[in-house]
Amino acid sequence: MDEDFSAESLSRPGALIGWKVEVFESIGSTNEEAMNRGEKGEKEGLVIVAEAQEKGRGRLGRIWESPAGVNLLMSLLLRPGVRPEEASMITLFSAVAAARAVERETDLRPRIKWPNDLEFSGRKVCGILTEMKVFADRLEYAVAGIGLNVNMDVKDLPPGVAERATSILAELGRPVSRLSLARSLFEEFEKSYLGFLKGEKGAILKDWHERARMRGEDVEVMLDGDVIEGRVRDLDEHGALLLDTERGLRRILAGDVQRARKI
Ligand code: BT5
Repeated sequence: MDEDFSAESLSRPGALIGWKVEVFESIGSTNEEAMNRGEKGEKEGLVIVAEAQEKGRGRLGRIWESPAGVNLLMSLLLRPGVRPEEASMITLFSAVAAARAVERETDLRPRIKWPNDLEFSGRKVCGILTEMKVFADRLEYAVAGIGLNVNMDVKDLPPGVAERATSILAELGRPVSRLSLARSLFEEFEKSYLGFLKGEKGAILKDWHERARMRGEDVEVMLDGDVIEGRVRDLDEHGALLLDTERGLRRILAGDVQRARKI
């Protein structure tokens, strides 16, 4: 799709999120760049966008893959000044904002998977990586990194990743405007972020649950090489997963969730 996907067309002068947008043809990682800007004291709301990443980051040293020029790869710099235990909420409301943007631009309804994915029928369409710097028990700054597969032919991902991935193009059967999707995402993100700053956690969790539909689901959580089986009870107020297991209730802060296979 031929369109003007530039810093000028993406930026939102006077707004909080996207008051300044920088677009890189290629970069190591947008998260890395946004973290560096945080360190240098840049105002929150800066968004770093890239057409390609050489070292796109996933969690736990994993790689985020993306062919150039077809997807959304972006990192948003935030200075919420909250305590570190609130950081998981940033991932949760970012997932809600990304889902809402997709819902606004298409008739698709992505599902949220705890803690940081959007998916369609078990195939990942979006991953989120929140990084932060803590100083004196507060977040000095945080970066929400969002990778959303938009107009990508899934075959352009490496084998091993492609099988479990999808894109808006693949789901919809036609390309969409990355520009208007990104602009919707900025607007939705700003709404969610302002709600977060006002302490509206209940609303965030409600929106999240509506799109995750995980309560009561039997799952397996991969955690440091261990597999924990259980039934999802809820999320707590810090975004941790509460699982009913054979050995009682477990609270899990981070991990990879798989739906348990029904026998
Ligand atoms: C994530 O990690 O899902 C977080 C991804 C965040 C990426 C964005 S892009 C912009 C910003 N700048 C960065 O450097 N990062 C952020 P995790 O849950 O650990 O999942 C990583 C796994 O997802 C990989 O190990 C692959 O299996 C899979 N994967 C990689 N690329 C994918 C893609 N394009 N679509 C679907 N799955 C992918």
